[in-house]
Amino acid sequence: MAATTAMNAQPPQSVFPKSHVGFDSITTQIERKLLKRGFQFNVICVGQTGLGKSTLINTIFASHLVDSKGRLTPNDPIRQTTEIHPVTHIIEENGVRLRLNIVDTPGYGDLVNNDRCWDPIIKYIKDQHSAYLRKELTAQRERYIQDTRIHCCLYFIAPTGHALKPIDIVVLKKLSETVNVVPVIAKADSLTLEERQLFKDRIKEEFAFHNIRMYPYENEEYDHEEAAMNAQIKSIIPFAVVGSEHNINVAGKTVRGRQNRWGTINVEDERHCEFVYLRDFLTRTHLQDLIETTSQIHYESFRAKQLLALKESSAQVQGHGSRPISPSADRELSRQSQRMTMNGY
Ligand SMILES: Nc1nc2c(ncn2[C@@H]2O[C@H](COP(=O)(O)OP(=O)(O)O)[C@@H](O)[C@H]2O)c(=O)[nH]1
Ligand SMILES: [Mg+2]
Repeated sequence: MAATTAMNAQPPQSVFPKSHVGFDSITTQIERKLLKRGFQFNVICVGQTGLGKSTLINTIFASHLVDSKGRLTPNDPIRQTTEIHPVTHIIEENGVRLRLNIVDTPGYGDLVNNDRCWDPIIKYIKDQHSAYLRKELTAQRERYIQDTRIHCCLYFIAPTGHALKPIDIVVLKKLSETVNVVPVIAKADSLTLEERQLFKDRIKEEFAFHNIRMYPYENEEYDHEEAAMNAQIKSIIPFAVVGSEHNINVAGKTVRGRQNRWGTINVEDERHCEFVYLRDFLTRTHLQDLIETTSQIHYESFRAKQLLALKESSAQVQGHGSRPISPSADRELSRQSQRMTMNGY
């Protein structure tokens, strides 16, 4: 019924130039569909124990998230994180629903032997890719696959003011092969502004020296505006952040803050720390690009490797007279192998 009414309600032909066939309404159609579905954005926090990961997650949710309904009283008291644990918050702004998932991880680096302490985190990230791939390959594909893939990994660096620790270099290298990594200097209130800048420069030098690729990546497809935005964000990264579990009142507004002997730090004040820049980066400027890069670079490379391995093992099994995995997986495999041949794999 509604469709008929809408069709009858078409404006008179003369409103449009003769050549107008109406496909420009596709942007509105896509927008309507996307709005109905909402958006999912997943962030993981990684770093050594005690650097304020759990506190920062709480601060993000409690802060004036894009001026919407931030949570001002924490529901869960901060406790020692013992498992990989997602916290979800649904933010709504002008009819757009964003499901923000922040995954807290137990710290590491405090054991005598830190050998492969990052394995559970890498496994968690890959498990999400794997779950997505499985859903993609099932014959009865879901129309919309719930996306739990990690779009951004906030990596917490201790505010030593000197250099990265050897463990940071190893873990950062591993993570950056799997996920978009964004480094943050934790507990930045312990550094002066000058120390902070020197530390940032030193960290960037080390990334270059060890050839660690941080997000955002160079991409020829970025237009002028996107490239300028990335250059700006690259000049700020690593974000120097401060987190807090305590509310303070600043000019009638309740915000998170830290009180020390010298005064009060308002985490939302740009003169005090870069928390607001980080929040804007995550929710305002780079949300879509982080999602796209995850899908086009990290997930795509995981998918190609998995499908290739699957193809090889299936060829071995078939050699012994077994049946293929499933018709749709099989079709996908042959498509993928064509693509890989074309790309010179
Ligand atoms: N000075 C300072 N202390 C912080 C900051 N963030 C958290 N802390 C404190 O550091 C301790 C460890 O924080 P927690 O969030 O549990 O660290 P996690 O182990 O990385 O999750 C707590 O006592 C926090 O109050 C910060 O930005 N500055
Ligand atoms: Mg914790």
